[in-house]
Amino acid sequence: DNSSTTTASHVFKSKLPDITISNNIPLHAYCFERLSEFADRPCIISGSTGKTYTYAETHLITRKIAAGLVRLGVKKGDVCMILLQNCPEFVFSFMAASMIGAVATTANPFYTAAEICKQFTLANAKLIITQSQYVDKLRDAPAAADDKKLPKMGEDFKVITVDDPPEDCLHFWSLLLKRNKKKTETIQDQSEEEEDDDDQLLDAIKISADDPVALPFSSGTTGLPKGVILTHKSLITSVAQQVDGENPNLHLTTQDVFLCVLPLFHIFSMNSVMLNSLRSGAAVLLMHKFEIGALLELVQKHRVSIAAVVPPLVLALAKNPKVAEYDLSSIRIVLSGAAPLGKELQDALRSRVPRAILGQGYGMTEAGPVISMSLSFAKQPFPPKLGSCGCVVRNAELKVIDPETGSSLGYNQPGEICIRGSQIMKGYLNDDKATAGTIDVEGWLHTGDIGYVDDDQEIFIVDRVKELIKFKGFQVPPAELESLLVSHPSIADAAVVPQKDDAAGEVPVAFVVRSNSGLTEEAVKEFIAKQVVFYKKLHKVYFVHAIPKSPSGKILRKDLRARLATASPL
Ligand code: 4UV
Repeated sequence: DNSSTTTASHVFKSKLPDITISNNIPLHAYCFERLSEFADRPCIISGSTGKTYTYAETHLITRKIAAGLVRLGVKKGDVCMILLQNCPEFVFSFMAASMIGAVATTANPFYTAAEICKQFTLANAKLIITQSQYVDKLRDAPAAADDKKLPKMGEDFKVITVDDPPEDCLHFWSLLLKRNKKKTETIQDQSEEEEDDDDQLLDAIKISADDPVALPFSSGTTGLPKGVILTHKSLITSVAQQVDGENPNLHLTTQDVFLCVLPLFHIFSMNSVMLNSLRSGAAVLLMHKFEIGALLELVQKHRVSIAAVVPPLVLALAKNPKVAEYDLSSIRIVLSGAAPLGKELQDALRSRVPRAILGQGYGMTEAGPVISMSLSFAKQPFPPKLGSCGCVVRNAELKVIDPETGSSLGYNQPGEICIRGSQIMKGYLNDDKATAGTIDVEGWLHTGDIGYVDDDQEIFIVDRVKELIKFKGFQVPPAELESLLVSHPSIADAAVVPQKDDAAGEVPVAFVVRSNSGLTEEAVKEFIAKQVVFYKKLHKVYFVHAIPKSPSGKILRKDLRARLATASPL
């Protein structure tokens, strides 16, 4: 009987046996390893245009784009920013970056100029692949942050658009042109390479499994957004943990159509939809934005078999009357992640898609990202359990520690979840201190999530002790909003914490110490709203005399969260 053991170092493993993972090759080689088996199967389907790319086409285009990037002067180790809504070019760009040993930093195209600029600068990106509608923001970007040394569009960095390029920008598809007869100063001295064909160009690039391939940004357990270094090895390991082996944890086949409506710039969709599908030969059905009518239409039309969702989308599917008008019987798996899924909601959706298995994945950008996933999605499935986030992925170790003492806990005892394995990040970009604060000397990554493992090895998340706020699964880093708030001349101090919300899960609210009594709640909200993407907007501002802090000066967020739970937070 395990239920009451508290061993000194209790380590939890998957119920599935470990497997051999070929994580010593580059990510694109791994994803396209079985290309010949499904070359003619659909790989990418654009929901809006209906255009389909087979695996062979996807691979070929990716190689050509990769070679085009090399000709443009992109070198191994260079960072390319992908600032796109879901579209085929996202997939081509991401995989092309992998092929040339470059690193893709993905960002939300709805970000403000300042937010884009910050990530671009921190990532030291050389190139942005985007849509023409966002280019004006990029022109604004250098002015948006008051740092004189910021890069200038067209001079210090190149902008590629997937549609008609505005001035100073290049067309994405022009990268396919073999030779760039008209040499401009943005194209570096490549004359000899121009003679070579794509194969020679690409084969010359030697990529090691420990090289970075993706650089998503996350604020982690504390502070501002940081670049999360994910190597070829980390992402391959994570994908393999999900879809490889004789009995994969997430069983995907070439007959599957995977709905990709969650944004690919977020790790959940990038990893568990795009990379998992490529590896397994499933088709990825891309939607550039969420709209319930269009989604239902596409599910029915393309016979979607798997959907990755976040809880607010589950809510829409469970409650929207339109759902009843469509045939959703093709759906066999609904994978929810990125935020807690309430049991009532899970039950409500079950009645709408009775033939589908409904379960959760639990991940964190820094963890590579998947920590656990429901084994009800396995080839030989285990029964699903309501409210569970599944079992820790195979080839990994999980422990639950007492947040106070650090000692590991046994079954059914809630504590901080820690994960170890080859899939976790290499570290934060240029931030050893933050890395050391997240991955300990034994290699355990501390998630800042509170959960427990039950007698069936199933993981239940019950709380979050880190600062992070999640609005519909999107990250809202309190430190970012706090630093904006205190930059206001009439604000002396501020703290931002999550407030529970039915529709969004959580929303950010602020406690503000004002130095000028004329400052109104509306003015504070407005001040923030114009500087941040929509989901970081403040939903409420409470004016207080002081922000509660520990002797060391840390904001006592638990106190503020507790105050919010009462009828009058003041
Ligand atoms: O860093 P991040 O934005 O990363 C994510 C990644 C999620 C997933 C989920 C399933 C997958 O298959 C996958 O590939 C990626 O959300 O935010 C990390 C934090 O989000 C909360 C938790 O606090 C993490 O530390 N979170 C993520 N998934 C869940 C969750 C969940 N299922 N239940 C509760 N909280």
